This record gives sequence, C-alpha cells and structure tokens, in this order.
Amino acid sequence: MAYQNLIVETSNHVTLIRLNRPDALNALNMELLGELGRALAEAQANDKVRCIVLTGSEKAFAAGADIKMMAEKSFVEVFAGDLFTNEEKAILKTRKPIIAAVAGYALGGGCELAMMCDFIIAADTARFGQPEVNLGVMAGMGGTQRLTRLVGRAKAMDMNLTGRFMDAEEAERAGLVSRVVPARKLMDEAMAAAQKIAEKSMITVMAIKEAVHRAEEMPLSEGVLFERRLFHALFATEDQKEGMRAFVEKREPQFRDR
Ligand code: DAK
Repeated sequence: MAYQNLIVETSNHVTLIRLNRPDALNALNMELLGELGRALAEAQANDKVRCIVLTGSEKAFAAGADIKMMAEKSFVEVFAGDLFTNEEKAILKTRKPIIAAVAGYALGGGCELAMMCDFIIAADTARFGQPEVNLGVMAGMGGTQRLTRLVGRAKAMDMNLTGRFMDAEEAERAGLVSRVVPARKLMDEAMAAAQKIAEKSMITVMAIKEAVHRAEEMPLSEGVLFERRLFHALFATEDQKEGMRAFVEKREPQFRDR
C-alpha cells in the first residue's frame, strides 16, 4: 500500500519503516501517525514479518509532534478529539518487536515514539529531549511517564523542566537506549539485531515482549508470577522441545512458531 510520509520495505522477515517528512524533520502529524499505525498493522498481520525496525533520517528520527498542526488548536479540539490517543494505541498494540534506530533529533513526540518501541539503538549523533516546556505545554505521549521509568526522576525532571537535550552517550548511561553505535553503522546494527530476533521462535519472542512490558505495570511479585506462568506455558510449544533438543544435540534449532 502506498504511503506519503513513510518508506516501508520488507525483506528477510524484517519490515523497515522509515519516517519520511524530510522538510519538517519528520514532525509527527495526523497523516504520518495514521500511516504508521497502518504500516505496523500490516507488519503485524504478515506472517513473513518477524521483527520491525523504525527509523528516521540522518538528521532527525522525529523532531516532535507537528507544532504547525497544533498551534491554533483549542482545548475543546484536542480534548474532545482526544489528540494522539488512537495513534498511540495503534503503535502499542503491535505484538511483534519494534526496534527504534535513532539518529539525530528525537524530540518531544519523537522521543516518546522511540520510547514506545521495544528498545532503542542510537547513533552517536542522536539527541533526545522533551522540549515541550519551551512551547508552553508539556509532554503528552509518555515523556513524563515512560521517560521517568527508563531514566529515573532526576533526569526526567531535568529534561522536561529545562527542555535540554541528552546526547547518545548520556542516554545510554541513563538507560534510555540499549546501545550507541557510530552513525554510519546504525542501520547495519539495527537490521542485524532485527535479524537475530527473526531467527527465534515468534511465540517466545512475543511472550518475552509482553512480560517485559508488564514489568512497568505490575508490582514485582505479580510480574514475576506472570513471567513464570508464561515460562511454564512455553513448555506447551514444539519450539521449546526443538530449542532444548538442539542444544543437547549440539546443532542450531529450527523454530517453527508452534
Ligand atoms: N513541528 C513542525 N515543524 C518542525 C518541527 C516540529 N516539531 N521541528 C522542525 N520543524 C520544521 C521547521 O519549522 C523547519 O521548517 P521550515 O521553517 O523550513 O518550513 C524545518 O523543520 C527544519 O527545522 P529547523 O530549520 O528548525 O532546523 P534546525 O536544524 O535549525 O533545528 C531543531 C532543528 C530540531 C532543533 C528545531 O527544528 C526544533 O527545535 N524543532 C522543534 C522541536 C520541538 O520543540 N519538539 C517538540 C514538539 S511538541 C499530545 C501528545 C504529544 C505531544 C503533543 C500532544 N497529546 C496526547 C495531546 C507532543 C508534542 C511535541 O512533540
């Protein structure tokens, strides 16, 4: 299906979604977010797709929600229209893993979009920030919530209150990103990570994704119980038998998602 604001390619079981509004540094407007929801739904529904990589350009992953689109909106319009709620849900309901490959600016809604992905691989050029305070508003898609869980209160307060940007090194130290790589290697690294995931059992991968996300929602004892029950449940799969037998027989496993 054709997209105006994205470039979407699928090969070797990985869907690569590139945000593509270069004139606006990939600012997130309703059209782009609508297309993103659609691309993710298609990747989710396609049995050949086993992992998704979301990226932007060298200069910007996304410089935030589209300020020009929001500037003249009234309270009634954003509240009654529930701005961005359905768009956020469309991203979060994807059960296959999504890796954010971030180079350049990931600001405001751009930083929040990266945090909605399952993990972030950053180029050394990446800059993360929640500068909404400079616009007389505050974060609205997780910048005070997911960011606080990821980097702790001190840095989340600092970024949200001052609007300062965090570079890639600081973001890795703080736990916002899983790894930092030279910008020229970003896509190779992200695609290699996606390829590694694509080799695993999809049933296992989806169970892991669900369990890790529950860690942010549940008390520890409930979270560990949820994890343990999923662990037990995986013994009902052929892939558990295959994975453990392959180890014992000193060969590579052939997972069949069963
Ligand atoms: N929106 C619209 N256009 C943007 C944009 C944005 N967020 N960011 C950049 N652009 C546009 C610029 O206007 C410019 O367009 P022209 O003027 O050429 O037409 C073009 O992209 C290139 O930008 P610059 O000329 O500014 O490029 P520089 O290299 O000089 O600076 C920059 C790059 C990223 C530092 C700068 O562009 C900048 O500060 N951008 C704004 C960053 C920002 O404030 N981001 C936060 C946006 S607010 C909600 C949920 C979430 C949100 C809202 C509501 N609800 C649930 C209700 C989220 C809000 C936000 O994200």
